[in-house]
Amino acid sequence: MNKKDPKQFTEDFMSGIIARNPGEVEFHQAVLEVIETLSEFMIRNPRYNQLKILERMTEPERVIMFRVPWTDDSGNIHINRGYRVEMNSAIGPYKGGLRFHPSVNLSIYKFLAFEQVLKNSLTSLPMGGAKGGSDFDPKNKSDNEVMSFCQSFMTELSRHIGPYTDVPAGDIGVGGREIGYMFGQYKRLRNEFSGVLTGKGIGWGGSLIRPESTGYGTVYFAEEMLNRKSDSIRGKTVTISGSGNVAQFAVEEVLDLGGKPVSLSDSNGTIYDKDGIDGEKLEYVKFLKNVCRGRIYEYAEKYGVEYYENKRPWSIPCDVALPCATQNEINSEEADILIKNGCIAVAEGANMPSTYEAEHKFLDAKILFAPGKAANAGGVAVSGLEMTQNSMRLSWTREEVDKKLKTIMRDIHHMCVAQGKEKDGYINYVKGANIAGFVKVANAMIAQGLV
Ligand code: NDP
Ligand code: 2IT
Repeated sequence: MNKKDPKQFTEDFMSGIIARNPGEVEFHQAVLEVIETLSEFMIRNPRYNQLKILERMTEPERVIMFRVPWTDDSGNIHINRGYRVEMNSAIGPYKGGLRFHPSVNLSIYKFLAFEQVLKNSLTSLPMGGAKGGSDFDPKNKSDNEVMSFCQSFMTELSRHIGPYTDVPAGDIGVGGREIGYMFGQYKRLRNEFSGVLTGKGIGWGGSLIRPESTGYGTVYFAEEMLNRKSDSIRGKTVTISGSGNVAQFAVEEVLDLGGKPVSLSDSNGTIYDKDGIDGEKLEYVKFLKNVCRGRIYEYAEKYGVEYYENKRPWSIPCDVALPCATQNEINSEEADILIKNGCIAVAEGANMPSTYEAEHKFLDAKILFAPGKAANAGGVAVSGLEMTQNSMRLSWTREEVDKKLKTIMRDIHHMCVAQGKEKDGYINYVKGANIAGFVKVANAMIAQGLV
């Protein structure tokens, strides 16, 4: 390996990753982005390489895969597959969400767990990184079927987690309802009431602001980036994708800061509300999605706005774009359109929503671009605060938690600026987040010996 050439360093490292993890394209993508931005730093600091820190960080400490049998309301038996990728515990117990979606596979969980390690490090809270879930599809299932699945899933997962070992939370397809069913089953199996999951209900160990935290945090981060340029969200037209937890609270915070959110989406299509999604319409979205579990086209029918079937929001002109649905939901052509339409900032509420090519388009155009591991870290940060409150057997007020969330997002922004400043003054937030997240984990790994 030519240790002097960052490009060669990246190529050599990636050929090892690809050979060792064949076909895991999302995992390759997440690792490539990190290695590419770290390569110069690695060459300048050869000790990390001598101790094979990157090789260790890209190999999960443990992968658990298991059978999840359950019965539907008609008595039919179903078999799903459960996963937990415990990636890194150098700076704290494993921490990260559970995703229930039919599209998942090991590659997706490994990319999410890998990103989670660096994200959790950026929060400055003591949390390692993990991700898990199942190919179970909660759509069109009764509450009873979801409960039956969650109980079976937790029956196996409970052997591998614990408040000092691994603390899961929600992600796509896992919200308050699912966390409740899983918490109940864990408590029953272990006969203990502990902080084993975050995102719990407010009356039974949850933290105020946890549901809001990812969406709010993403907008706080976008506001920090704009403020640094003497600009702000106020008056800006904002496109948002998704219509779940992260998207809903991103809309709420954009409204709070005086911006105009104009789109939402789901896996069937996009609504474009030229007049803006106001507080009242947002309440309808929350009811539609969280209570009725309906589709976003119903918004278009109710308010008579445009609906683009099977389309994403990125052709809608905007100043700021907040992708809040899923991975690889902005491709290279869509990035071109956003830039051409005058978009000045992209903050990723979702994990890796921009493809590799799209991300490079944003960086090359030198627009403000916040990668998910920095922009959406508010969710896991408030999970960390929920763990603290559980340990102290106290609950902080909404204002206290929100203040801490704002401070954490501001600090992450500072770290990215400090590590990501390029010669021409442009802030490469991808590089900044990767270096800042990496150093703390790497130093902890070195201190703890070859484990
Ligand atoms: P939800 O399940 O609440 O909402 C997901 C939204 O994204 C839905 O509107 C869903 O539409 C849409 N979506 C999901 N998969 C796809 C797909 N393959 N194609 C198109 N649309 C899709 O999840 P969250 O809001 O919690 O998560 C959204 C993103 O934010 C994810 O990337 C997640 O990893 C990330 N994230 C979440 C955090 C949290 O605290 N919840 C923290 C940090 C990041 P449909 O209903 O049609 O499936
Ligand atoms: O991607 C994420 O950071 C999450 N889904 C939240 C994880 C958590 O433990 O709160």
